[in-house]
Amino acid sequence: MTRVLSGIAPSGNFTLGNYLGALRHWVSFQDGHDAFYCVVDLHALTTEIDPADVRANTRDAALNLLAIGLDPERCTLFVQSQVPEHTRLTWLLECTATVGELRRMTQFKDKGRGQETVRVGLFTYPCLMAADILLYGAQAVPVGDDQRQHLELAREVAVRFNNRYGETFVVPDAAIPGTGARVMDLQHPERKMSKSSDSPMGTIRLLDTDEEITRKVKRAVTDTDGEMRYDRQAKPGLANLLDLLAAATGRTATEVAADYTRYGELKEDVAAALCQLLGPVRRRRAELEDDPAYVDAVLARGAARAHEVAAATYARAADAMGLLPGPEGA
Ligand code: AQP
Repeated sequence: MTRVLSGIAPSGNFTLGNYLGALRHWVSFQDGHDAFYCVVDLHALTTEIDPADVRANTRDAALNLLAIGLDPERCTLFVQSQVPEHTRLTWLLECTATVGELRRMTQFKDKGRGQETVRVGLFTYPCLMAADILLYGAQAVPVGDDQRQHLELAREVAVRFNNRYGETFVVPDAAIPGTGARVMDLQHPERKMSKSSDSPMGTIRLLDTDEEITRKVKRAVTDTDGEMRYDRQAKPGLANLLDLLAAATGRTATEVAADYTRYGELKEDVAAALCQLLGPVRRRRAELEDDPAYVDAVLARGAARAHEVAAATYARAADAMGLLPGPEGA
């Protein structure tokens, strides 16, 4: 069975971008695959965040993942920091990747830009992400388009490690969706929709009410020429709306564009499609609030299963690099 791994950082409330670019595909990958999904809390520490928020967001993230339809009987759901091999393997990969490679990562440049100080973790984060993936021997990694470059680095590091120290890691492939891979901010369509964004009207959250979704879509920035055509460069706001409707209805953006002449009608249908898509998630989430003990039990079971797989891979990698086994063999 193909092994699948992906993660999401508890750095804020999940967005429609997270859902369309990654999370809903996680749900599909549960069938016929051995799927591992984690709340990557260590990644949330790469920029300033209150410890109380890390704690609350991590629990909240797990609840959201159950609400979207992850089923602990069909996948392994866990919290990254509860499986110590993630940080242990990171060091081995930091001693495999190069500074030049990490410097080329655009997310580091974007998030570090204009900051007075930048944490070392923000720079080395792609090695932690490579460790997340390689520990589980994942062949497929369902992610949005913004993670393409990090995935490529994980592949390069795996190949280099295997060539230098002997065949140890499975070389992973990104599974990036055809539509919804890069959802843009509704107010600033030149930048992607983000959890940690400061653009409340441009960001649709996973748990937004129908009224909030509709208001945000109606106020979405478009353009003034009124011409209905799909052009990401020249008409980014309109293209984003067409992409959203395409992703929500399983069509292409060009097909969607052919059905409309007026922006107002398009917006109405985008809002309706998104309400239909996210409504069930919100309702399921409300049911889960009633049972916090269930979530804790799911995460404990997930961490134990993840640890079994991760410990074996870490032990192989450490041995390949010449480290002596510890008292427990790892
Ligand atoms: N706008 C987006 N469109 C499509 N996919 C997206 N993803 C994120 N934003 C979009 C995908 O969601 C998954 C989880 O993201 P992450 O937690 O790894 O962090 P990120 O990619 O940095 O996402 P955010 O929402 O922008 O978080 P912050 O604000 O913390 O930086 C990934 O598969 C990602 O591709």
